Amino acid sequence: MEVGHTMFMRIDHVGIACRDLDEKIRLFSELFELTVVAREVNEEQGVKEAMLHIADGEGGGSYIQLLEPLTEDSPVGKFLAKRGEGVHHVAFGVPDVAEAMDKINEKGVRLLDERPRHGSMGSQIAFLHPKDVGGMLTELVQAARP
Ligand code: MC0
Repeated sequence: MEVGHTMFMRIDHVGIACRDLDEKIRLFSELFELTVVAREVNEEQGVKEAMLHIADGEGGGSYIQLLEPLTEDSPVGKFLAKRGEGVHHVAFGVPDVAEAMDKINEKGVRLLDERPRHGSMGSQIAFLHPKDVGGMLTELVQAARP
C-alpha cells in the first residue's frame, strides 16, 4: 500500500476531562505505566492539566492530556456538568497550524479560534467545532518540538 502525505502528521494527544487531576494522574500512571512530562495552568482555556507521554521509541510519540476545569463555566467545566468525565477532544499534529486552519475552514468547518492560541508545552493550537466533525471536538496542534 502506498504511504502518502496526509493533512495530519500524528495524533498528538487525547484530552480527558476529569474532576480531580491528581486522582486521574495516579490512575493513568498506575494502569498504563505512563509518566507526567508537563503540568500547566492555562488560564485562557480555563484548565489545569497534565501531559502523560506515550513514547514511540524514536524520540516522538503522543500524549494523554488530563484536564481539570478552573471554573464551572469554562469549556471543560460545562462538558463535565453535561456529559461527565471522559474523552473531551482529539488533537492532531500539523506542520503549520495557521495553514491547516485556512485549509479546513475552506471546506466549511467552523473554527472556534480566529487565530492560533497558546497550548500545552509551548504549542500553537486551534479548535474545530465538534458539530462539523462528526461530534468530535477536534484540536489542531503545531508542536514546539519538531
Ligand atoms: C460541547 N459539545 C461537544 C463538546 N463540548 N461535543 C463533543 N465534544 C465536546 N468536547 C457539544 C454539546 O454537547 C452541544 O451539543 C454543542 O456542542 C454546544 O455545546 P455547549 O454545551 O452549548 O457549549 P458551548 O457552545 O458553550 O461550547 C462548546 C464548544 C466549546 C465546543 C464550542 O467548549 C469550545 O469552544 N471549546 C474549545 C476550547 C476548549 O475546549 N478548551 C479546553 C481544552 P448539543 O447537541 O447538546 O447542542 S484546552 C486544551 O486542550 C489546551 C490546553 C491544549 O490542548 O493544549
